[in-house]
Amino acid sequence: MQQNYRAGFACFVGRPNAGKSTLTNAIVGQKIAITSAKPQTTRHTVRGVVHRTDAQLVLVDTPGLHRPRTLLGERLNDLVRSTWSEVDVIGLCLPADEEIGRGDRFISGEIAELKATLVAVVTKTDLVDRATLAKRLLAVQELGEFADIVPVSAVSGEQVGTLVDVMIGHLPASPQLYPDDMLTDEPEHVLMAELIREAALEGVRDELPHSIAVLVEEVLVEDSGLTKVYADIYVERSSQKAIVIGHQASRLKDVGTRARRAIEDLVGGRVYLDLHVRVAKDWQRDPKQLRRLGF
Ligand SMILES: Nc1nc2c(ncn2[C@@H]2O[C@H](COP(=O)(O)OP(=O)(O)OP(=O)(O)O)[C@@H](O)[C@H]2O)c(=O)[nH]1
Ligand SMILES: [Mg+2]
Repeated sequence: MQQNYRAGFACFVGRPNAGKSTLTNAIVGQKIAITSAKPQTTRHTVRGVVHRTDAQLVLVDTPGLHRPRTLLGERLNDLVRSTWSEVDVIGLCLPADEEIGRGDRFISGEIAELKATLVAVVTKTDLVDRATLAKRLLAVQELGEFADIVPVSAVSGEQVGTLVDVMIGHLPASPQLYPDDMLTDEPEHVLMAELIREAALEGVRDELPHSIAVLVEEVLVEDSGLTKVYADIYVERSSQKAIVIGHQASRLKDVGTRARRAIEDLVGGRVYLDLHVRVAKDWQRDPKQLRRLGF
């Protein structure tokens, strides 16, 4: 083992939409988690690995902690809490463009009990002026005991490197945990399903984002190099199916084109994407359906 080598696990926590997945992607330097303007986008944990000559930082992206209204919501919160108990560093994400609220205070209180080192991360700093940022940093100091407070913008990249240095500083001395070339533990077919879900989320409103799930049924790579992906988009009601498909299938075509391009970036080659929309009635509340959809 190299002297002074550090390695360990960290995760970002915070309410839905705080910018956890965007920040995780910016730090890992590759899109391993999908993001959207809708709260509760992330539905499972994804590990992303940052490799340095002196350290390895494993970032675990988790869903946002929220008040659950469905069985899916309860499962997601359980997932977040079990991750908290396994990491060395927790970064509490607080968006700079919003006041600190009850949800943030609740999460802050919960993590205060844990053994992990706590770092406050003020996200989306590109959206506010200096005076607002200063005010937010003061409010964060009142919120709890943090080893560090780091303002950061995942979009402009400002302070992303500093945040990585800070988190690595709190990792234990340890040998390397993952192979050199590994960026994520996310299986490729899951990443594909997530990229399809991200495309399907764009432009849908109200409850519909929560009702969408995607399963990749089959991936075939032909000798020509063409990757064929067969996937199903699930919704909870037939009225939602009509919305997702759109007039003369215009929306579905659009989603298919965007998802195909994203999957082509992922595999680095041509992709044929076969998409179907199916109804899985009230799947968010049905244990059997949840299991089938991977929750
Ligand atoms: N301007 C700006 N927008 C950001 C930044 N980080 C995230 N966002 C936006 O904030 C929204 C939410 O980002 P996500 O990364 O999906 O948030 P999240 O915390 O992972 O959300 P959940 O998975 O739903 O808990 C998206 O529209 C992002 O584009 C940032 O640094 N600057
Ligand atoms: Mg997320």
